[in-house]
Amino acid sequence: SSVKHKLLEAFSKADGDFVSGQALADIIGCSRTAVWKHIESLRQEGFELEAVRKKGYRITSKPDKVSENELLIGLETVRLGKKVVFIESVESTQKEAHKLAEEAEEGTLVIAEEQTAGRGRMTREWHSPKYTGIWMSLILKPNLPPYKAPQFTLITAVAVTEAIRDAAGVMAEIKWPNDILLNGKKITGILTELQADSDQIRSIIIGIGMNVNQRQFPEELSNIATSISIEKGETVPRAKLVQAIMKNLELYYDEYMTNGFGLIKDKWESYAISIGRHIIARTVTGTIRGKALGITDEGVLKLQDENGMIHDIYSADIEIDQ
Ligand code: BTX
Repeated sequence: SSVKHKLLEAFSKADGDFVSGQALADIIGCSRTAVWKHIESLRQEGFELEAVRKKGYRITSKPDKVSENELLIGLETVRLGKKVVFIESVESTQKEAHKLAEEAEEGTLVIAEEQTAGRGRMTREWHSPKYTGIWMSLILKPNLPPYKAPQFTLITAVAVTEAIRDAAGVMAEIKWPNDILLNGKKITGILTELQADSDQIRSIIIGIGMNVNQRQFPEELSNIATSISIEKGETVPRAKLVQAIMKNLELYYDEYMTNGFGLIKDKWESYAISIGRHIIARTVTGTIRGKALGITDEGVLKLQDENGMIHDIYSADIEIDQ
């Protein structure tokens, strides 16, 4: 609103100093008691304000935002994330990106502060509360056949894992096929979807959901999910993480298009928790126990059962077999 705009401008001019209640009242043209109401609504939005009698108000900390300005200042990419579609509250950035994909230029990023109907694979829900996580969908347009698409989940997992390690300083690890864990609990889910003709990808839409600054989770997720701030004990600026993800993704996307999957596969295997270990894989057709040998160039998991037979796992939920 324009009142909010005027207030923020006044605080920004004061540069960390107090602005008196009367001065604020004059600037926005209301009574001193009404000023208090506007200050409260800034607090609701995540600003922290100190109020001192006879001195007035000052801003002590600004909310962590992922709007266009925050993302573009300091972004080090050439193509990815240069066009940002920011929506404060949306059903699903994935759904928005699907709508925009055909017209959008490659690298367009759809990002929201909150998703009201975020989703995972199949019809699973993705919990996406306001201001605390990264909920975004990136549109890519590689000149490739559709069967290559699953590799983008692996490229993304490598890029995101390194971004978390570098920008947040915590040891994220990959769990095949599309999760990133911290201390054994899920902090990120990746959802790769396609718009394609039979022989040619039109758009790949890479959805990334990352728990960054949540302090708690709903009951049903509390055993399996965590956030970077819960594990690290301090909050992390989300825009910085988004920028690091874009930078890494651009790097590995170019690497993949130029030199193929080799380097990315090596990195993926070195960050993965399950490779070399005994796991349980639950697929739609049944459950297989065995040792995870590695992934193929197509991102297929090789699983050796106790009879020595090697299974190709295309899609499953896996668990370490204790
Ligand atoms: P998935 O099917 O592998 O995982 C979904 C499962 O993860 C859920 O069934 C639930 O058990 C658990 N879960 C739900 N929310 C969370 C959460 N916040 N943290 C940890 N675990 C959770 C993973 O699907 C892919 C998720 C992609 C989400 C992004 S967000 C931006 C984009 N928009 C959108 O609607 N989806 C993607």
